[in-house]
Amino acid sequence: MGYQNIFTQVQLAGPAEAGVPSRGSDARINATTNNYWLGKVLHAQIGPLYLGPLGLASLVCGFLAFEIIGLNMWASVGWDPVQFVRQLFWLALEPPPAKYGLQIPPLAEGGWWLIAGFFLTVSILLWWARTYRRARALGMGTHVAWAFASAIFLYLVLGFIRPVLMGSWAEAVPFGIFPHLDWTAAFSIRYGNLFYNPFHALSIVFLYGSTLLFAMHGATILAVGRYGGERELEQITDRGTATERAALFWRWTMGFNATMESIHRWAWWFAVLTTLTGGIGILLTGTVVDNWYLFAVEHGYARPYPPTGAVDPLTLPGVPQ
Ligand code: 07D
Ligand code: 07D
Repeated sequence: MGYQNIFTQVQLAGPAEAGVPSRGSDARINATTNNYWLGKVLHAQIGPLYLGPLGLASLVCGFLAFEIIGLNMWASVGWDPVQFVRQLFWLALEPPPAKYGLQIPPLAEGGWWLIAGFFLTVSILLWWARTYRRARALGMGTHVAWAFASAIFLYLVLGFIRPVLMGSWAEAVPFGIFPHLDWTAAFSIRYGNLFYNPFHALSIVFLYGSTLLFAMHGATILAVGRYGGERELEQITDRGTATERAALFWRWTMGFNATMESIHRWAWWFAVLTTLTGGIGILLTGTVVDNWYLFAVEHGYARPYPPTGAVDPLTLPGVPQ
């Protein structure tokens, strides 16, 4: 039997790797352990974990946001624990109603939403700083942090930047599993069908493209695993038979190929552009473009509906214009 590795995992067990010594103060929790079952899917070693001030502050803020959301949801079912569990996926912490604009509303009318959003945002930004600083401390590039920043951009557009531009917190997304889906569907309808938003389309291209690239790359590396292909970075500088075969496979099948290095650049850009183009699309909605379907009619990529003979009641005499 040849070496098959969709499920088989080569699991090495040895003395724990502590990693390089860090400069300055070291907030590492140096306890490590090996877990056989974790090793089946990831890497068997757990730890060391670095919990510096940024990480700790982020977790505290995240926990506060999570608690505020959870307690508000629980309060909304009269503190009934059974109903809380049964209805959890349908419960929400909603943003303030439109009448408050960008003012600070009473706690029960969106005030808690504002506070939870504040702590969630601080938590996410602190976690971002953590990814930046830990990468720097290891002498790495900060590519992970900048990719994360692109996701944070979309998150901030949805819950902060666009609502501020529109002059109302009511424009923002509610907290809740199904409520945030209802918001997404309602948003699309309210602004004339998001499918006609070219930036939504671009975002989908990059999202689908990301899965395609991920599948092609994962499959290619697994397929040359028997030649050490998963040691990708070494193969950039010292191209071995794994790289040669992988490259030839793609040239045979599609005529061209990425390199061991450039495929990661493709992956990074596709992922980053998903949320970057998406964020631009949301930013334009309601601020610059009110109705994407009418926008598409105007720009010649959707047809107007054929006349039905029905009269728009808003055009009848006596209706205030
Ligand atoms: C697999 C990594 C792990 C992360 C996970 C998410 C929470 C929320 C909150 C109990 C890929 C952890 C979830 C911390 C807990 C409470 C109150 C990442 C992986 C498992 N969504 N969305 C989900 C968020 C928006 C949309 C699931 C967050 C926009 C659609 C999960 C945000 C719009 C669908 C979730 C956010 C939108 C989902 C799975 C923030 C447009 C689904 C996510 C901060 C982009 C899917 C029931 C996942 C689903 C789903 C979280 C924003 C649309 C609850 C944190 C407003 C159409 N979203 N979402 O696997 O099953 O991501 O929903 O912006 O179909 Mg969403
Ligand atoms: C949300 C980035 C923020 C997340 C962060 C993570 C935590 C969790 C976890 C401790 C996801 C913070 C994490 C707090 C901690 C633990 C475990 C990224 C986020 C910072 N759409 N649509 C997109 C499709 C329709 C709508 C993007 C497809 C309909 C709206 C994507 C279809 C309507 C918005 C996409 C489809 C509609 C989007 C999201 C098909 C609904 C957005 C990209 C086939 C009826 C968002 C421009 C992403 C956007 C978005 C795909 C249909 C509405 C490409 C495939 C027409 C309102 N849609 N969509 O990566 O950017 O999100 O739009 O029908 O806001 Mg859409």
